[in-house]
Order: sequence, then C-alpha cells, then structure tokens
Amino acid sequence: MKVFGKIALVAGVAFLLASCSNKYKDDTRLAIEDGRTVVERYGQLQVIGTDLCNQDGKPVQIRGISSHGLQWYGKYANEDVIKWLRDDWNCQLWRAAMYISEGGYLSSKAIKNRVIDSVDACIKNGMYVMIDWHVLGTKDPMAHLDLAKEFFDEMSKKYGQYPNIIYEICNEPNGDNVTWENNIKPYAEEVIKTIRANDPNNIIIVGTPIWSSQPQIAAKNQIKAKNIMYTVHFYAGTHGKEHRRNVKKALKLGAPVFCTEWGTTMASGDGGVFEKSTLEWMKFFEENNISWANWALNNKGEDSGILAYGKDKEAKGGWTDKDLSPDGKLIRKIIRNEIEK
Ligand code: DCB
Repeated sequence: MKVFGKIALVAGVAFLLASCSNKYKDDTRLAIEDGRTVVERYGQLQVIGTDLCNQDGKPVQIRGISSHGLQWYGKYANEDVIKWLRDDWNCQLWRAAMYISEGGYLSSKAIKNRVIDSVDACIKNGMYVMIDWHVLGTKDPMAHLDLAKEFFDEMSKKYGQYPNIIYEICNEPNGDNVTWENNIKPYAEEVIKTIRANDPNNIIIVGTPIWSSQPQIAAKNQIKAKNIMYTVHFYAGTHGKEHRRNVKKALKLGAPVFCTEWGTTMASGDGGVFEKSTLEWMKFFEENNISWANWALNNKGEDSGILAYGKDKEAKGGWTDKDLSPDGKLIRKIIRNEIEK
C-alpha cells in the first residue's frame, strides 16, 4: 500500500508539472480543432499585458509561414497553397510580404493583388493573415509615409471588420540614421491613426531599429494605443542569446513582442540550416508566448526557402517530403508540434 501511495504521489506531481510546464498547449496551436478553424475558436485577437490573447482573454501563440517577396513568388499566395499549409502544415497564419523597393510596390502597384488574394484565401479558410509593408531597401519607413497611409487606409476599409487581419506596418527599418524616436515611432503613429479610423481592434505590429532586432528600444518609448505589438526578427545562424536578451528586456518593460519573420539560416537567408539554434529560439518563444511567421515560401534554392529548388512550379501545394528542402522539413515538423516538447 505504502509503495502504491508513493507511486500515486509521484505520478500526481509529474502530471501537475507536465500540465503547468506548457500553459498554452491544450487548445492552442492547432489550425483546426474539432472541425473549427483557429479564427472560429480564437476570434478577435487582443493584447493583454505583453500577451497576444484570444477573444476570451486567454494567451495564444499563433504560427505560420511568410511568403517570399510577392514580386518574385507571388504565385504561391493562392488559395490552394494557403489551404494546404493550413491542413497539412497546421499553419494558423500566413504573411503576405509586400516589398516596397527591390521591384516591389514602388515599381508596380499590381503586387497589391497578391496581398488581396492572400487575405481572401485566409478569410475563406479561417486563418490569420499578416499584411506586411516590407520596408527593407528603403530603410526609413518615413520615406514613403503617404503611400503607406494610402495603402493601409484602403486595406483597413476593405478588411477591417474581419478578425483575421494583422497589420505589419514596417518590416525592417534599418540604416544608421533611422531611429525609433525620429523615424519609426512618428511613422507608426501616423499609420496607426489611419488604420484605427477604419478598424478599431485588429493587431498592429511595428518594426524596430536595425532590421527589427531592437524591441527593447521601442519598449522604452511605447506608442500609446491599444493592440500594438513590436517586432523582433532573428536568423538562427546569425542571432542568438544577445537578441533574446533584447526580447526579455522589452517584455520586462511591458512591450508585447511578435516575431513576424525569422529564418533557420544566416541573416542573408542562406548559409545552411542551424537546427540547434532554431530549437533554442522555438523553446524561448513557446515559454514567452511569442507568435511567429517563418521566412519563407519559395523554391529559389536558398536555404531559408521551404521548397526544394525548382519544386512546385505550378504553386498548388500537396507537397511530399521530396518537394521540401531541409529547412521545409524542419519547419513543417515544428508547426505540426512534432518537435518541441
Ligand atoms: C530580412 C528581410 C528579408 C530577407 C531576409 C533574409 O533581411 F526582411 O526580405 O530576405 O531577412 O535576408 C531576402 C531573401 C532573398 C532576397 C533578399 C533581398 O531571402 O532571396 O534576395 O531578401 O530582397 C535581413 C535580416 C537581417 C539582417 C539583414 C537583412 N541583419 N537584410 O541582421 O543584418 O539585409 O536583408
């Protein structure tokens, strides 16, 4: 009897520890559960403290894939592929990365149609969708403030009533002279005002200095508006502990963080898959309830692309292992909850 008592006690404690060790696990992180999509279950997202929460105020972690530059790989931003990512990959989120320069929106406004396709597909399939104003080559988001306001005015008028929408208003500000105080924050305040005139609730995510690596800088001088989050990006072969310290500092200062883009590779998007470092980041994000989108869906042959070189040229989804790159195989396992413990 005594032994059984002890066994029962040990089992009980183990069960308790197991159920506390992942407070987000039970009904979260599934694209579909009991026949209900993630948007049907979580509904209108909201920020409480530093947590992204569902409509009932429960913290949630949502994860998915980013498109590559829509000017290059926009063909993947279609319903077949997005639904496939939901059903086979368990993606709860799709990010539509609309570059501004590098042949993006400044060169052709028609790229916006790939964003619209993305949003329509995600609404239809009950997924969250990130509308990404992909500042990279233009460095300073202020450089195209009017264009950004016009774009987000249109998007928030068209889609503001759908809980699926997440606005990412400047991907990666960069350059020595581009600061939070003088460039990013003033830009964000203007664009947020524009969006909020049409859409009072959906989450708006703001980039941070040095390719969105400095959420702790934004955290010291936060934007006074609700449902705002700040970005951290990382590339597992380039960024580790020091970057995570920035996130910790930001959270400590009460700034909510969303990782709208990260890669398993070097910051170039290439240079090998760094699995160990990737898994350290995944553990950190899970522990801190940080949502994310992985870079990126393409078959370009760079290591951060989830498809093997040249695969699925027709962009239909339905991939098997031989269509995926080593990066793709790893990301699929992670999003399907087959790796993290
Ligand atoms: C980010 C960008 C993203 C970029 C990836 C990988 O840039 F947001 O647009 O994607 O990280 O570098 C790459 C594509 C390439 C493409 C290239 C140019 O994968 O196929 O040719 O964009 O459009 C980062 C992120 C971090 C850092 C630097 C950059 N960093 N960057 O820490 O130094 O310079 O692009």
